[in-house]
Amino acid sequence: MTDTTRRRFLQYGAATGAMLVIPAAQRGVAATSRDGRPRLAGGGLRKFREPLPVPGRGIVVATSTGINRYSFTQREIRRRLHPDLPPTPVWAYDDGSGLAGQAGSFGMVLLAQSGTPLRVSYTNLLPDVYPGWIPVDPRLTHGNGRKVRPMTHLHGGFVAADSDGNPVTDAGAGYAPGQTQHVYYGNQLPQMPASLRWFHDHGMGTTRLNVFAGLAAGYLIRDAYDTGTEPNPIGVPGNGYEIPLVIQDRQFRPDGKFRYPVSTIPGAIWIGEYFGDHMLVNGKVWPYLDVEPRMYRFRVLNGCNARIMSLHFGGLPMWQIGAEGGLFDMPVPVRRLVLSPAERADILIDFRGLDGRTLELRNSTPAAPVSTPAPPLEAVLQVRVGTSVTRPGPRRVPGSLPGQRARLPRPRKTRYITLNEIAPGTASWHLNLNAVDFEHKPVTETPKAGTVEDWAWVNMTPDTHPMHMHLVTFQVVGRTPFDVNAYQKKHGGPNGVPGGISPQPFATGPMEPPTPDERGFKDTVKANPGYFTTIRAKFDLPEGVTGPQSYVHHCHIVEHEDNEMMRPFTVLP
Ligand SMILES: [Cu+2]
Repeated sequence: MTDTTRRRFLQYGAATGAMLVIPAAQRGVAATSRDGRPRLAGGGLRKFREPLPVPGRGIVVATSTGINRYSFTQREIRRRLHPDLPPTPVWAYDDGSGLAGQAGSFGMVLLAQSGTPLRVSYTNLLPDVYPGWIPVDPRLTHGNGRKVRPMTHLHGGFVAADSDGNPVTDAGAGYAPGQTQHVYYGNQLPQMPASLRWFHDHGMGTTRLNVFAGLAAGYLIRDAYDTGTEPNPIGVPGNGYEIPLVIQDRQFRPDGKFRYPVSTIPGAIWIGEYFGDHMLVNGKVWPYLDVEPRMYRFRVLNGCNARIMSLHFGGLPMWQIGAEGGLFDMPVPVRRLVLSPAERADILIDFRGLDGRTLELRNSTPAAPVSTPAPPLEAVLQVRVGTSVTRPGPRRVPGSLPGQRARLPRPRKTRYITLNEIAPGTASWHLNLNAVDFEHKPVTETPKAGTVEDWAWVNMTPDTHPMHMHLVTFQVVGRTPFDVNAYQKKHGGPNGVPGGISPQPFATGPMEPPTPDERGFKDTVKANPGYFTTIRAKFDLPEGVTGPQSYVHHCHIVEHEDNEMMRPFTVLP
């Protein structure tokens, strides 16, 4: 076995051993085979039994606790994720409105307005120590041991460091039971236009576990154009015709709890990637959605820990109108959405002429050069097209949009950040950036406030890594293939190739331009193996905030982020 196949075997070994066994009593009709044992055919729970939760019906729209003020508690709730499952313990952001039974795993959305600041608090009411169903690896928790110490990050937030919820701030070790994290989200323009952001836990060495347990919610920003109602100045569907699709894969235990496997490597608990064998959409297992034969807008977010998805409606045309940073300047046609964890796509789909048809949103293995060890998981969501239309809505895709094509001025500097994988298949298996671990000093990435820089993530591992930066949204400049072996041979050491060394002399072809769906500003980009992926960002700070301000950039495969594939950066005055 090569290193790679061995590593993949170990990952699969952990994941595919995890067949769901639903007790016969909970399986309803035809629950047992003729010999009386539970039937285990092909992957557990029945598909398309319950409607997709939407805001107001299954997804809580957060209730404010004062003018522009929200107060959440983080606590364990029980949520029924499928009719054949007992209620699942889920960690949730609870807005105090009494609807928290719906709130974990994206059962909550906060509606923000561009330009209107919010004060938000998060009070930790979780257990002090991790329960048995969440296998913490105390080697990775930087002194927190098995203690639960959450910290909420606004993903895509343009905020001061002390409101960012990142591990290099004073509160980086997280919040003890009863403690409250207070943050200020300015929602300032132009950095925070109408767009889908999200907030999720960012606990030190425990992000993968806290997000897996359910600590993730939507943060939907509106403005005078993108009102969410219909009609609107953009000419896109609104009201009940705009639908979030937040997709997460999960494994289940027979008692209804989420299952997270532990490593088969002696001395390790951490696994390289978590892959589920059931798909949750908006917090329900394999739901269905009734639509009318008219145009719809979907806000798609890959909320998986590690799975990169290639989503399609069996060839049905889609128009992408925006990404993580907001709307594009014009729609682009797409047939598939290739989304890595944390990436978002804002899309239009026209169901006219499909009256009475049943469609499926399906996931397939992404095409090269994207590379992922995920075992296949195809079914996502069933869409049932009705035969009558309540409101006709927009009849055509708009020709232009009030958003942006990402185009920044020439950079002041280019930084090379290396992506290394060390000792796979052993107890010391980890990933790193720049051949150093997360806490290594000094901080080498120190852009000056207000300046434009190019960053190139140089991927020497066999897999795609979704690289995410806090504070900024960025332009994808392009991806350049290079000779990984030659670069490593010349510059590599025991912990990989250090940062700051250009792989350009090892390029094996010209830079490939961004894909059409990378037209706008993004906060997460697929760094594919064998390529260096260049992005361009302007390192502004929010109004009234002066440097130094420290943030992090990291892989958004949260298993990787938790095991050293993360580094700080500091914006200097
Ligand atoms: Cu990664």
